[in-house]
Amino acid sequence: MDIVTKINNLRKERDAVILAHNYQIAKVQDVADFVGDSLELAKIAKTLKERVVVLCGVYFMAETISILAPDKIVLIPDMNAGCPLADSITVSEIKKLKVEHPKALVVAYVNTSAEVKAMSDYCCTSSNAVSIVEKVPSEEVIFIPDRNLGSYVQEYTQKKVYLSDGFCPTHNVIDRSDVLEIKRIHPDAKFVAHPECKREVLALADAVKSTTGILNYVKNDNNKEFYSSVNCTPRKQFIIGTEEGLIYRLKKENPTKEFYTFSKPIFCPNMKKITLGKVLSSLENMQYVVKVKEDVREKARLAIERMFEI
Ligand code: CIZ
Repeated sequence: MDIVTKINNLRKERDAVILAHNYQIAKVQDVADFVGDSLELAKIAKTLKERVVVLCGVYFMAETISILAPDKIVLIPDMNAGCPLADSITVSEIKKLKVEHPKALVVAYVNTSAEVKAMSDYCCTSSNAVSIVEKVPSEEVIFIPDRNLGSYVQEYTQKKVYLSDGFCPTHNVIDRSDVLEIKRIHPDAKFVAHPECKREVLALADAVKSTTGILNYVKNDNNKEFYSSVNCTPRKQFIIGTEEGLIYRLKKENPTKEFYTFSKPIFCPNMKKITLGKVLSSLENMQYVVKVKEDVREKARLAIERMFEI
C-alpha cells in the first residue's frame, strides 16, 4: 500500500483531519484537507466535526489551534518544528518591556508562543497589524516579536510603537540587491513581499501581503473587466517575496501565471521538517500531542478574540 493510501485509511480510522500551512512541501499540501495560513487553519479547525487535527506546520501554529479549538486532539508530526521568530521573545522580556513602557498595550504577532500570547493584550497577523495597532485603545504600543513587521507598522501610524528585536531568518535573508537583480531580469513582473522582509525590501514592493494576501492578490489580478477599463492587460508575472513553499500553491491555483523567486533559497528548514512519513507516524502513534494549559489558553484566547472584535 502506498503512503498516501495508508494516510487516507488512518485519517478515517482516527477521525482526523490534516491541515497544512502554505509553506509546507508539495506532497504534504496535496494530502491535506485544508491548506492556509496559521489563523485560517485554527479558525477552520474550530468548525470541523473531526476529533483529531494533524497540523503540518510549526509548533506555535499547533498551539494556536489548541487555543481556539480546545476540544480537539491536536497533533504535530515533528515536535522539533519550531519557529525562531516565535522563540525570539520570552515571558521575562515582555515583563521587562511592560515595566519600561507602563502606558503601552502589548500587540503580539500570531508567530508567538501561547505563553507570550497570554501576556499580550491583542494578537495580530501580518495582514491586519497596522489596523490593530491603530485601533487598540492606547497611544503607545509594544509590538512583538518581529522588528521588520513592527517597523513597517511604525511607518503607517502616528502612535509610539516600541519594538523587540526578533526576525524571521528565512525572510530576513532577502536583500535589496536580490530584489533589484530579479526585477532587472523580469522587469514586467510585480513584486509582492511578505512584511517579515526587511524595510529595504518592502520599499521596493508593489504590494506587501501575508501568504493569504499574496494568494488573493495574484488571483484578483485576473480582473479582466478592470484592466480593459484602464486599457491594460492583467499581469501574468510575479516575483514572490516569501518562503518558497507558497509558490507550489500559487502555481497550482494560477496555472497560466509565472512566478519567480530569488537566486538564493528562501527556505524555512522548520516548515520542511514535516514529511509524509512523519504525517503517517503521527496518525499511527497519535503523536505528538500539543495541548495548551487551560490557564494560559484562556488568556491567550482573549488576546486573539480581541483581535477578532477589532
Ligand atoms: O501566520 C502565518 O500563517 C504566517 C507565519 C505567515 C502568513 O503570512 O500567513
